[in-house]
Amino acid sequence: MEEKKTDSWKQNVSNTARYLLPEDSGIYMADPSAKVFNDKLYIYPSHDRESGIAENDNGDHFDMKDYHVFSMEDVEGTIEDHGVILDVDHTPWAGRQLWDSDVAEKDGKYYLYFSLKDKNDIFHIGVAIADKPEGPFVAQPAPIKGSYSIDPCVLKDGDAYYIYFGGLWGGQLQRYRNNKAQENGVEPENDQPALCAKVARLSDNMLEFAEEPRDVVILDEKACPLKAGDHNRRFFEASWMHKYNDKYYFSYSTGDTHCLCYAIGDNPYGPFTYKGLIMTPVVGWTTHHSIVEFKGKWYLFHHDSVPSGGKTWLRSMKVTELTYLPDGSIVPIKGGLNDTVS
Ligand code: FUB
Repeated sequence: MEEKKTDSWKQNVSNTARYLLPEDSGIYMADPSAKVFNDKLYIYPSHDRESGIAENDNGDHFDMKDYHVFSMEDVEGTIEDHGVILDVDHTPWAGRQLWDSDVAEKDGKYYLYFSLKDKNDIFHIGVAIADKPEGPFVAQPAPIKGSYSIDPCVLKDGDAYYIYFGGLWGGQLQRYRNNKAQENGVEPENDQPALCAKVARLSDNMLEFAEEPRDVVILDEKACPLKAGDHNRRFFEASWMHKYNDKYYFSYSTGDTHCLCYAIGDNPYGPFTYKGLIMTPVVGWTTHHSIVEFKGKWYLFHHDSVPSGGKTWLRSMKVTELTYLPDGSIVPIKGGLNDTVS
């Protein structure tokens, strides 16, 4: 039975992703969060630039200063750049590095959740508000109280909104335990449970956590939490949450092993059971994505560093259709660096 499933994955593996911007545009956008508002597809990426900062494990080279938003009437059609929607210089608490973001709509207002370091070089999650999906967004005077680390994504589930976040290494998640900063926070030993992404319900006004963030626990096939040493499967960064057939799909990057993976649960908090790969590694260190249904089809938005000649800090957005098998599993996609899917 298992053999058959593996075989069908191999037959169906897709590698038809296309770049959203011309490959010679010299414009670099990463971490694309795709959302549908008013029947139109909006993409909120990070805006990569050549900062001249040397590459290191903390990601100092990812020194982004603003966000743009893009929209599409049709995934096969043209893409419109609506220009700058938020600038680090107009964010009162800003230090440096605007990393991944996401947007949610409530009662006709649009809320941009973004990763940014404060003036003490500590990452937090900020919120900025707009009247339209294409902005401009106005930043709140301070980050979300009690927020830390990076890579927010927001799920609307009925009347409730849930924010997921977290990222290791330069994303600083290893510095925290039970939502408290540690003196010398490091990753757990390999045989200990892995650090988890976090989830919290948002307050009615969308500006605060309505509760203490909880762990997004990912279980293995024996219902045990994934271990910190399980680098091929454990959470690293780039949370995304979507619902398919009433199941909750938590997807994420494994960071230093460069895979996109997913785990399925029965509610927004989990636990989630590890299911497999969504995409094999791309060219460039990071892998980051979003998954969205638009006009009856499902799409995977992601990035790679091919157009910039492999510079990992200059990434280009891509899109490809995503396929689900009848059992709810996702057909894995070739990222381009190592196209073996097992
Ligand atoms: O774009 C900066 C960081 O790189 C993101 O926040 C991470 O997820 C990784 O893609």
